[in-house]
Amino acid sequence: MTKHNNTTKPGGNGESIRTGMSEEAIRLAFLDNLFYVQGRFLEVASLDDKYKALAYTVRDRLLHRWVSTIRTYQQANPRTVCYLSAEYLPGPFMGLNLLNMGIEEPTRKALQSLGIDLESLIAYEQEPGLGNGGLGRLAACFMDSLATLQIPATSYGIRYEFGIFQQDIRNGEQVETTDNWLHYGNPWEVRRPQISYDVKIGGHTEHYTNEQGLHRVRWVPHETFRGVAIDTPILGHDVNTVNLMRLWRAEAAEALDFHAFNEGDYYGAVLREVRSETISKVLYPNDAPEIGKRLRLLQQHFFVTCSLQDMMRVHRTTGMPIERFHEKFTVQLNDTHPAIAVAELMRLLLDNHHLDWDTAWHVTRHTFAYTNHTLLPEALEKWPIPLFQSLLPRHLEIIYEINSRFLDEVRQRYPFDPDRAQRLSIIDETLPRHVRMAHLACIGSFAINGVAELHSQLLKETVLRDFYELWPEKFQNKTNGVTPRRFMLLSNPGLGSLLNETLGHGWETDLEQLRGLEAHADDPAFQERWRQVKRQRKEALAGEVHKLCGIDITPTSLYDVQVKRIHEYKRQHLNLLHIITLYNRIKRNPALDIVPRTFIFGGKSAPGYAMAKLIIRLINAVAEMVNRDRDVAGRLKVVFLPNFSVKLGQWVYPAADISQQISTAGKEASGTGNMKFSMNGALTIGTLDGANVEIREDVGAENFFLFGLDADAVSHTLANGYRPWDYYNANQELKDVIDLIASGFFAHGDRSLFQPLVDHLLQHDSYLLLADYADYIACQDQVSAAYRDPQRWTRMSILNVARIGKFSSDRTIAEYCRDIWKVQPVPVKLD
Ligand code: OX2
Repeated sequence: MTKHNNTTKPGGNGESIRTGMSEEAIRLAFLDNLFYVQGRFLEVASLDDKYKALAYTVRDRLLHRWVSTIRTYQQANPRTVCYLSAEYLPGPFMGLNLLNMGIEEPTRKALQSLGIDLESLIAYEQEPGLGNGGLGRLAACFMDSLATLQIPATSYGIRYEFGIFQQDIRNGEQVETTDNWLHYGNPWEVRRPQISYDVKIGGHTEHYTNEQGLHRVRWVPHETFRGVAIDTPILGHDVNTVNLMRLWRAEAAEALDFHAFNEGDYYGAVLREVRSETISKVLYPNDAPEIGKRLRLLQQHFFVTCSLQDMMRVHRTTGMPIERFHEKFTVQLNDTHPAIAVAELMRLLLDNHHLDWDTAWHVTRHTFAYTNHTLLPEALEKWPIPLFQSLLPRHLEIIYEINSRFLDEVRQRYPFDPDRAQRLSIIDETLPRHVRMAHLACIGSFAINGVAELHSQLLKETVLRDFYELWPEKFQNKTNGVTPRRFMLLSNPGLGSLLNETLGHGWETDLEQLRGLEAHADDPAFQERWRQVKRQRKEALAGEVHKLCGIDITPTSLYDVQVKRIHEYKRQHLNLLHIITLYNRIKRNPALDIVPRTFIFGGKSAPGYAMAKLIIRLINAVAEMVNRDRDVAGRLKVVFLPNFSVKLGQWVYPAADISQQISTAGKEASGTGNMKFSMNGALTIGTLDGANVEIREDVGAENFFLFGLDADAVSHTLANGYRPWDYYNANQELKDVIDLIASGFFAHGDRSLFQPLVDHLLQHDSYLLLADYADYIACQDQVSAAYRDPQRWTRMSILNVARIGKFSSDRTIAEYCRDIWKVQPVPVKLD
């Protein structure tokens, strides 16, 4: 893309139209970009043209800050954080960049003067869905906080051509279609064709002795691809720091394979390029990995090797010796997806830089830190040895060597405990043999952390217990957080204004300042304004729901919301059992005095997860029956929002009255939606799971609706021969609900459709829905009672926001900086 070079406003006050922040500069820049980048003028410009003209206008101002940031970092040569993550869910960029740069108002006015509505351009943006859920969104919150805290940081990942699938609901069922997010181009990214690296795969290794008599290894790959950098600037709030999200796109090593081409094999040459590109083609749409997928291992190796080679390139420019790599960079592994980095860094140091093993291992073990995000056994990544051998033969050799040295140490420490060595080994020897990526990550990292207190505790007691006994000093907790810029200021401007007016500015980057709200919790006038803010967001959501689903919902009803990936452990079906319970109560007594509720669901199921898909069907089936039932008379409404995303979340979180965080205790590592809801004044109904425990501690037990078994009780119940039948037989309401589902009532008489779900609940119920049912229903009854008392409810809502400060990702990132990364802020002045 070429842009003309007229950077000074003609006849103006000297403000550049590339960098000026005034309404006038922005207006001129917009028209300039519309004309010279899009080749359009106002009268014929499409929405896409206008959106892009504005995006380029904002991007110019980002690049200005970016250049200053790079200059600053070049001079200061600071220690730098590298975040390695296979997933990012940054959400749409326009609104946030305007907000972070502080030019929302002049931009709105500039566009208004041209007859353009800023909100329509913001709404037009399609977000990059380069992640599955919480893990990818956490990475995006961390980028926001790193830049805001002025920490030198780069986030590395994969630029999937197709992100998470688009979810349609047809006849109540999830239907997946591809997410062609790049179809209209992406104005936020900058391609860097000159920053690219070789990626080898397959083949074999050759061991030899060089002229100096030193042992050397050469990896002779079967194929070589290239990874090319595509950069997105990430601006902090109210600072000049622009960090980098650098995503890798796979290409053929040479655009066309000239050998094949010269042989006359034109199609073969083109095909090879097409095949290379498949590496970064599509995100695996699974919250827990499907084991043994070749392309997935390739993707992991692909982005890890490009990222490490990129760090080494930067490191060379500092003039520091490679033995000090770990002083320049600290690399965080976002779960085990990038854990191959431990072997890859060893390979680069041994085979390319010819360090001896001990020095290479010292550097490696001081470079990496590992975050674990799940206790679910099915989510712990393992790779079959033959697959690993065929794709990464050199890495497997290195892993064997790491493992053998490690196991020697273990045997020395525990000479009479051979089982322990087996349990700790990187190789799972039960046939077929596997590489355990979590073990590689633990052994190769200097720090290991969980994402909430309870989760970190359970890690030490269960899945990583042997590692904890070996190296207790490595283990830490870093409770997750979310960014208040996107999830409060941007998505809830009414709340933002009320907070500014009440507390002044500053809370956005120091969320503990929200404590100042406590003083207003009982003030009737303040309470009234608080309710108005909520009411306004509920009306706005009602408009979206109408647009997306054609369902009319009532803003005076209680909005009871559960948005997150669909998974049995998250128990969307427990929520359904409550809805059907209320439905039965109304059917038994249509005159029942009941608090009107709107139940809102959203979330995707992994395409191959049959039970989760069945839960989506049941939600929609219940919606169909309940919404049109005359006896219900609109007192209950059920909505399933299709294609939940960051963008949709921004409508949903601010509008919620109740946030459902009802996972089986011990299963949800942290949760982050729980924080977004609470920040927007929703009250939580939840179990003692993940970060719920800490949220409840902070907002106060009296401002949180707690129910259910705790993690200990869950393990005991399961260990002592849990019998869901007993609960079914002992509780008439529960029995009625299950019987109604089993009867085919929600399936037009088809008794077979939901049979697998009913059978699973009655026979196994591994997530203990029936054990928690009675307590959940009683707790929901308390929710209704509380909602009838607006003063009490509003007070609880205000106190939730007042005491949620800890859950800002700024706090989380400050802890990572202090306890793990040992990095300092490096403020940036604008050139
Ligand atoms: C998620 C966890 O399930 C969730 O509890 C947590 O809040 C989030 O990560 C961020 O830490 N994939 N997604 C997760 O874990 C894995 C693995």
